[in-house]
Amino acid sequence: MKVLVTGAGGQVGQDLIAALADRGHVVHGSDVASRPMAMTARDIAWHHLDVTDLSQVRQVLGRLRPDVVFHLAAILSARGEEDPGLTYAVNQGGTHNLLEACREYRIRQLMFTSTIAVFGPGLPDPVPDDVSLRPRTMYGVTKVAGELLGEYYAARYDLDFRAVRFPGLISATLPGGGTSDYAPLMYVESLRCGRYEAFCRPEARIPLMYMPDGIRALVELANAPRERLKRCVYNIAAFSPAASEIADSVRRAVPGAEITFKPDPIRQSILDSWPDALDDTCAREDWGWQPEYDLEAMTDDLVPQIRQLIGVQASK
Ligand code: AKB
Repeated sequence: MKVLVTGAGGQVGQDLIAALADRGHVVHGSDVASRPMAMTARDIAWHHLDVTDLSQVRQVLGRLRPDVVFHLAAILSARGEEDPGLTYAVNQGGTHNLLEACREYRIRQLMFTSTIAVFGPGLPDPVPDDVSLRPRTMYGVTKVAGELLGEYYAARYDLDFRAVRFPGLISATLPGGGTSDYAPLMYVESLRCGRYEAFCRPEARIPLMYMPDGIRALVELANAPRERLKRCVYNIAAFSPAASEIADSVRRAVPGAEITFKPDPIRQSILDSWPDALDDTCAREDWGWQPEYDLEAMTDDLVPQIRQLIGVQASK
């Protein structure tokens, strides 16, 4: 199967491309940025693509005619609040451009990465799929719009649009511009320099997930028989530790790590607006979703990987 990934240079893209290539797909990466160093070893075609430019999107999709597009290109929540206009252009305009090009070239399937940021304050915990969506960030607003636009194209043009609402994702690849970044940074900075000052309160609690589970969720949803799916967009959940519990888990694996907390008012208020936990019953029932990693299993798997990456970087 031929697959195009947008925003392929980001945290999710790098791991998704590897997983798709390992499954034997012909994978094309695209991004406004050039191919990340970590990806140069892989024989993956790379295309410059600014998703805000419809003519570029049409050109790339028209030339490649992929069977499936994984549309990841987006500006995340914290960076999004620094430049809401650009976030609107990339997230909302970019998604609309992708949907239009998929319609025009009759692309079979568009996979979309939504997020816990579609939720706002005052919702039940764990929060189910169908609730009033009143996010407080531009990132959240544009992701709600992306979900709705996708559902519209599915109903109106029979595009096979599917989406997961990702929790904050943790991996060995450095995140960029998210509010959940305090979690992966606790690991990376503790291993890199022995200390990390988190920008949240120790009690901050949001849904989180280890990247291999997140990648598996995307791939499993893409492959699920269409007749089994009762909806286009699914909550998926793994674990919801307080920030202090993540710090404890890091200290267990990295003895001597100094993790402290100095809440940043803007990022803390974004965290406060998100739910503590997600109810993913629909994903479990419709396509058999189940996470494999809890916090401690993730820590055990992740720490050696980051150690190795840092070792490799240090020796260059
Ligand atoms: C962010 O923090 O903005 C993202 C997300 C939770 O979608 N990681």
